[in-house]
Amino acid sequence: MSKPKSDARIAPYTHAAAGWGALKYVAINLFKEKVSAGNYRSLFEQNQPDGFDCPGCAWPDREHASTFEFCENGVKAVAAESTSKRVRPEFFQEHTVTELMEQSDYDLEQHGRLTDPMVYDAASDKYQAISWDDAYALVAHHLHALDDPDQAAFYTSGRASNEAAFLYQLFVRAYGTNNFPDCSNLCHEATSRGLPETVGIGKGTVLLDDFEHADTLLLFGQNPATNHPRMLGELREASRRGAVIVSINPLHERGLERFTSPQHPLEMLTGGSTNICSLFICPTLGGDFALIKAMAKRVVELDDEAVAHGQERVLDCDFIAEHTSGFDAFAADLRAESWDLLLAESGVARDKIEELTQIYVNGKAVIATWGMGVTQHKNSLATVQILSNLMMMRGNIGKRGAGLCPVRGHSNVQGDRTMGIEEQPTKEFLDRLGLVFNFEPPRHHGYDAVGTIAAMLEKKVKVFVALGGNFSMATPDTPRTWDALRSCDLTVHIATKLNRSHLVHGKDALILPTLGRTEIDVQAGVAQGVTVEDSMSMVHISFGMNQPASPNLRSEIAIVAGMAQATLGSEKIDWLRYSGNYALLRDSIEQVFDDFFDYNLRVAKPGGFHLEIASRERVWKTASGKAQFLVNAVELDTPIHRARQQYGERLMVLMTTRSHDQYNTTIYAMDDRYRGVFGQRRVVFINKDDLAMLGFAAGDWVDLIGVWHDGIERRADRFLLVEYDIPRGCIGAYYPETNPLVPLDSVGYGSRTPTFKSIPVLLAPSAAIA
Ligand SMILES: Nc1nc2c(c(=O)[nH]1)N[C@H]1C(S)=C(S)[C@@H](COP(=O)(O)OP(=O)(O)OC[C@H]3O[C@@H](n4cnc5c(=O)[nH]c(N)nc54)[C@H](O)[C@@H]3O)O[C@H]1N2
Ligand SMILES: Nc1nc2c(c(=O)[nH]1)N[C@H]1C(S)=C(S)[C@@H](COP(=O)(O)OP(=O)(O)OC[C@H]3O[C@@H](n4cnc5c(=O)[nH]c(N)nc54)[C@H](O)[C@@H]3O)O[C@H]1N2
Ligand SMILES: [Mo]
Repeated sequence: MSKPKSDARIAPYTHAAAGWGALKYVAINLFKEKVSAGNYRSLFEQNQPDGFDCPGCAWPDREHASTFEFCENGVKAVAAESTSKRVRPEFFQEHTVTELMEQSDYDLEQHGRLTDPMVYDAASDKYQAISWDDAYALVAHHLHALDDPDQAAFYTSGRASNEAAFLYQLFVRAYGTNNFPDCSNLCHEATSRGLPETVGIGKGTVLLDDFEHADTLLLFGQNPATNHPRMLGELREASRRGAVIVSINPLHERGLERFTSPQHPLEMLTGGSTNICSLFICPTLGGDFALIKAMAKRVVELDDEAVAHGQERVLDCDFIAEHTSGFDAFAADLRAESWDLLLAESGVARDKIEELTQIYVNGKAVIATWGMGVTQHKNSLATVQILSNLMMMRGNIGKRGAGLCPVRGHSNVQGDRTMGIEEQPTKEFLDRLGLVFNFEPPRHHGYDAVGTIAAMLEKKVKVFVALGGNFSMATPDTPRTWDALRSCDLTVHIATKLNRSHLVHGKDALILPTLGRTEIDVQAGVAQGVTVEDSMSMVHISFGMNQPASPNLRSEIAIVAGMAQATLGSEKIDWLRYSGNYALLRDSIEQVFDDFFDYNLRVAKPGGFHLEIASRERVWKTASGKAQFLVNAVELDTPIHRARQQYGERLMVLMTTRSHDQYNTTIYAMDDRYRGVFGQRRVVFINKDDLAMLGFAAGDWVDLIGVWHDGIERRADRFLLVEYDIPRGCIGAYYPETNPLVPLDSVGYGSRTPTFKSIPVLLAPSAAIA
């Protein structure tokens, strides 16, 4: 193992977020990616009415934005796709797969864009060029060879457009399975499964307009300065209007303190900045459920006091009476709940909880946002539900300036689910799909992401197809996941860039290179657009503008159609007709989903259209027909609690998170500047008292050792200890280096999302570095 590069250093960040620092990093990035002059223009056309949707995050565009919305990480995402570097067939001739496995994930992606379809040749241990038709035929051959369509699984990462996702699910269901593992299973599943039970639909209720009218914003478990930088623009405006913004996060994220907006020249020139969060509440990892329950309990207490003093009620009694069900049981449970338990489990002091609750009840229009800090825990589904219940207590759903705002990750992850990328499809959807396309879709539910890996290990899944993403690195229990993938008969990756998943392959393996969203997609002589749905349910069209990275690239839609045609023929569904004209696909989508009426017409308008969200209109599609209060207890018998009983305070709970210079498994560079980490990624953030308690000092090297009940050794070696402002007993490190520590069966209740933010581990002095 090599020592970190000499430019590695730890230096706390003292500036405002974005500002000149962001511009500097953009310049470095463009230089590194060797973005050709012709492609520079595309950097300024993202999220413009006639441009393409940024392949970065799912934060919505400002409608009719007239100026370029500068976003450092959006530019990095576009630059990564617009790079002039190429991975051609000759590249694979020069390297065996075994050799490529020695390269870092960073190096793999840095080789540039894939140019031609490739097939694995076991004799030479190399990928070799293959024609598109032969590639499709190989897929068909393997799919036909299976005893049962359920022996194949079809992964989707959230960059796929609505059209690609729809065609993909149609192909897979016509083939005969609902095995749709997707990145959502690893991400916001607790939101998508939790909200329907409380408010009737698994999506957020706010629009950008609401940010202009909110007086209070509570940000739970989210790091927007890095992951949704354009959101800082909204927060800046809110703050300047006097809205109160609170971050609820074990880490005091520096990027949420102050923001220098690149959109505002004066702020840039004068070195000015806007304060964003006025309060930072730092719960223990996974403590949000107890914290929010404590807030809800406090609201009831405040309401009782108001009643006793004849003052205005704190609860929104009209909303509760007219729109909700289950409040009495909910309130009774809150009254009975022990403060001591809530304080211990949240890790937040009572006066802080009271201060936070006071801010909440002072708000006339409150938005609650949340990200992975909420959804990647054991109890995340209950946390999402109690958060929506807290908001319901004061009618903060379905009114201007207020609402639920889950902040999605991938730019079209929400749209992919809308289009039927769903391993648990509803009967209504399948009925409709079968009716429109005249076939009988499979009815039983399929495997999700974790279920797919487990099924591969049991030899129940033998063919794995991925529409984008990096399944081998984004998933838990890395060595076992790799065993699982290697046991497959065929692995297929539709991808833009080389990544680890292409190297951890089945007996047969294909890499199918595709156009990215920034590229011009011409079919039958006509430039095609694709549509996406952002985090706020706005659907809009996106046209690429760069020349394709290679003449031999195909669009995702064309590749899906090619696989479908080779596997199923065109008797029932004319796949190639769709790939020749995406408008026809949208016509068919409209036939399956009522709320996509006049699809082609409505996406032709600048800004697109908003999908109606019933809960936003205070229409509740729940079993009771009302917004539902749910009673959930603080979970005290979790793997973390059990491990702590066994190991006492030596047991650390690890969260895995993103650095500023990465996009999921794609590493752009080695810095995380807002957290003061430079030139390296193998670091562990730890509280100073835990350092002392464990007998370590900052700068020591440690190995992380997983604690789980199945006897399998899980470890990640050689991490630098960095003293950090993080609650005791909690540590933080980056993903995906730490994924080997996440047990496959450590998943959230009801969401089955891996508990990427609460992994029980022990620290040991590193054997790797003396
Ligand atoms: N540049 C860039 N943009 C991205 C991505 C990227 O990798 N890079 N990824 C995209 C994707 S797919 C997603 S899902 C989003 C992810 O965006 P985020 O949701 O911001 O994801 P993370 O960076 O994993 O973690 C978010 C925060 O959760 C906090 N946290 C951890 N555990 C807890 C907890 O128990 N409670 C609370 N309250 N907070 C906690 C962490 O300290 C961290 O600040 O971003 C999307 N956008
Ligand atoms: N430990 C830990 N693990 C995590 C998380 C965590 O916080 N901690 N977060 C989880 C989350 S929230 C998510 S969403 C997943 C992400 O999981 P994935 O979505 O599977 O992973 P990405 O890293 O986003 O995928 C990157 C690859 O996608 C391909 N790609 C890029 N653009 C395109 C395109 O336009 N089309 C196609 N076909 N391919 C393209 C490129 O080849 C690139 O290498 O990871 C999860 N894993
Ligand atoms: Mo995500």
